Amino acid sequence: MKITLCLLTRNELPCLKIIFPQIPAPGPDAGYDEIVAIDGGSTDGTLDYFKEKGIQVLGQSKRGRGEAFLIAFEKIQADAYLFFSPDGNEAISDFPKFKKAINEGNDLVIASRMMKGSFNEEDIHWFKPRKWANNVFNLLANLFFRKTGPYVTDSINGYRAITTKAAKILKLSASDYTIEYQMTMRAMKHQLRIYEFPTIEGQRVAGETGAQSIPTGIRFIKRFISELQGKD
Ligand SMILES: Nc1nc2c(ncn2[C@@H]2O[C@H](COP(=O)(O)OP(=O)(O)OP(=O)(O)O)[C@@H](O)[C@H]2O)c(=O)[nH]1
Ligand SMILES: [Mg+2]
Repeated sequence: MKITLCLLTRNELPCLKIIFPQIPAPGPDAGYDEIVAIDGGSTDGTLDYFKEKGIQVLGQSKRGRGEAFLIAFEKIQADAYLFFSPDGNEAISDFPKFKKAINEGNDLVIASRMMKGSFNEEDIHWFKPRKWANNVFNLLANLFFRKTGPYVTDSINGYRAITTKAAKILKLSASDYTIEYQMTMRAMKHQLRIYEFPTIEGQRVAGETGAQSIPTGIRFIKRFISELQGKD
């Protein structure tokens, strides 16, 4: 099983400088076999950084996080993809957990920020609008699309792995931040094996978010409706 670690970046240099050196070299214990970056048009030196480190980069002709997923599926030869955002949110120590779950026959593996034993970046505050909104999206996905398997607690989290076989079945199309939500809803529809484990979400270590809450939330509502209608 060849697992490719896909680094997703758009203007992430300050974070990348902190996070990249913490990534173990590929190998049997690292949890992945190959590393490729998919970049959405960085202009801040992210590309030079990858070049300096000898990391292969796939560019995007269209902006968008979903677009990066679609390019990975199209251009990278692997048996599974592990998507990783090097901004400090995602725990590198989880890599082997993804590998284990993929090797055990799961189609989609999600690091959950909502399960018992997990931590969400908003858990440091009492007011958690993003977490609450995400839980509404979780509930909708489970109510309308889940036919088998356990309740999916973090249907939108980006920190996830999917097999190539599953990605082919799902024929994903979202080019924006709703790609993961579309992936989870479709995996439910197709009754694929979804596995979650608890993760500790860290704080973004530098830079700024590219996903503004309100417009992104509206896109999620639209995505849910289009999945309900069975659109491409
Ligand atoms: N390849 C690619 N990556 C992108 C694109 N847009 C955003 N990203 C990356 O996707 C990851 C997640 O984006 P963020 O802006 O951190 O969104 P978020 O994690 O919801 O927000 P934070 O709480 O600020 O971390 C980051 O690593 C971004 O660099 C894009 O168009 N293409
Ligand atoms: Mg982030």
